[in-house]
Amino acid sequence: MLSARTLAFYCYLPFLSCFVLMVLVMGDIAEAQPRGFNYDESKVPQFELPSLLQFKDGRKVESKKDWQLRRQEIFRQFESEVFGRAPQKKVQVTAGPVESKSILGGTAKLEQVKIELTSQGPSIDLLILRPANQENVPAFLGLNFMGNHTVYADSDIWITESWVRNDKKLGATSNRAAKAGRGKLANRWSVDQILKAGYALVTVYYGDIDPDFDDGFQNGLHGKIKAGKTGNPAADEWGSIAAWAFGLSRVVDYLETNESINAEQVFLLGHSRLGKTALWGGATDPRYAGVISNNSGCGGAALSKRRFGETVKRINTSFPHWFCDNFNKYNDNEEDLPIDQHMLIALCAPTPVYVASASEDLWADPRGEFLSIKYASPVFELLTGKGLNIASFPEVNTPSIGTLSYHCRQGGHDVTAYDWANYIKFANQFTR
Ligand code: GTR
Repeated sequence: MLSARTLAFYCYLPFLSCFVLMVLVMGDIAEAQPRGFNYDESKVPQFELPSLLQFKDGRKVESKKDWQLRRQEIFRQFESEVFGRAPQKKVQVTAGPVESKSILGGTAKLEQVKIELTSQGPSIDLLILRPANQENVPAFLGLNFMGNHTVYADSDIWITESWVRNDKKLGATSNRAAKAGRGKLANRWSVDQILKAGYALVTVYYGDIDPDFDDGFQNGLHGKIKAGKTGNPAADEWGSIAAWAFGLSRVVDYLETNESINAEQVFLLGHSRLGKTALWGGATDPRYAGVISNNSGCGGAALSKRRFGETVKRINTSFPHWFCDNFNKYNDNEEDLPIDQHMLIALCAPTPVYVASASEDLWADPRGEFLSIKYASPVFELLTGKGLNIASFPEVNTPSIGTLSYHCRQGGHDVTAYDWANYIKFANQFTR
């Protein structure tokens, strides 16, 4: 016979486990959405967005030609106040031989090539996964976070020798990548879907271009192309995001010489900090066929003046090397920003842009990301006659695909097969 106490314990057990589970899940969410920041729409401050279609002197933008001039004003402000100006030095990329093998029963090729970004390096490894027996295929180009070997499980993929973040799951210790990481982040790259749709995937480890830590700009591209007079970036000169975007442009330089890839149909995609990079890449280089910002948040697609989720002060404090030093002027002072992130999307015009959010990724401010692309739309309409097809924040999992595209996926901060399926539909509009 069970005692009354034991019986009571068994009765409460399901509730108890439910409670423990809730605490664990909440803990996880709390970690993804740090405390002490605003996640409440009713607490978003009143703000006025700087006008896209009005010059600094008050004149209105009325033609495509006017926009080219207005664009220069905005571009300079983003350079000097947010990302920093990249050195104007012309550099010539050089590439080694392409190493190639068949994969997926001969239907695809896995190719690798080393590229020197300048005559002094840094040297980056390019991984190309492409449909076999086809030349001139369109491609998705994306930087990856932990090394090419984590993107796809294949024992021949080179393991980066650059600095990587330590990560137990990937076997990365003492800031070195390890083979234990092979294919471990493949879930973010839907390679099968991409290849079946007739696209190549071209990827590079972002740390090969410039390491993602505050190293006083000594390593990577910053160490090779010294900024300004002192060699250290001045307050308006490039941070790491600008260096990653510069590296991506050099990858396009190389792709222009690679006959397997159609360099006029390269869709630049980035997640999170690399989504910020993709948008700045689209603003600094008109050659992309499309730009995709996945959960890019603060400093990416999200409007800074909303102060929802991550703020300018927080991002500058956690990642002092991402932006230029002038961006610190707007810590706790977003109202003084002469620009906001809708203008970053507008700088990409006429290149088509896709902004994607995730419903639980409040840190990145889904609504602020949507508003940015919505407010950028008039520039695309002026230049191409086409903009965003929706006026209000859509239901989750209801993509709106056009020249400007947006969706808010159910779930957290990530890149999923669902996101990729929509990115492929977006790209198909311009490649078929
Ligand atoms: C977070 C950062 C975000 C986002 C993200 C990422 O810690 O606050 O802005 O960029 O990192 O890149 O994973």
